[in-house]
Amino acid sequence: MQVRYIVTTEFTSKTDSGQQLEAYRWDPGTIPVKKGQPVELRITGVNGESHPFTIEGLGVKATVNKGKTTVVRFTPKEAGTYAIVCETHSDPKDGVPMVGYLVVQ
Ligand SMILES: [Cu+2]
Repeated sequence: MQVRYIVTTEFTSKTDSGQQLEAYRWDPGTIPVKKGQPVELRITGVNGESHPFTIEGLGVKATVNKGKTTVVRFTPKEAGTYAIVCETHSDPKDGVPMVGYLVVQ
């Protein structure tokens, strides 16, 4: 089992003119794994109330909530780069999309 630990984080900052800047992130944002072997992602919610997400192309769908750890398991069959997309924080007009990458080698 390839266990990978991830947290939800948030960068915040203010511009000189007082504009608030915010970006949610998966940390680490790039997760390398080997194909054909089971993967377990343990994702803990630190910043943000709720992050419903999908891993596109792998059929993985779950939600990470603040203060809880969400565990998902799957076995990637094909090498490639798969986007981990938060559905709440991925509209580009709201700022930087909350996207990470699972790299299957
Ligand atoms: Cu999110």
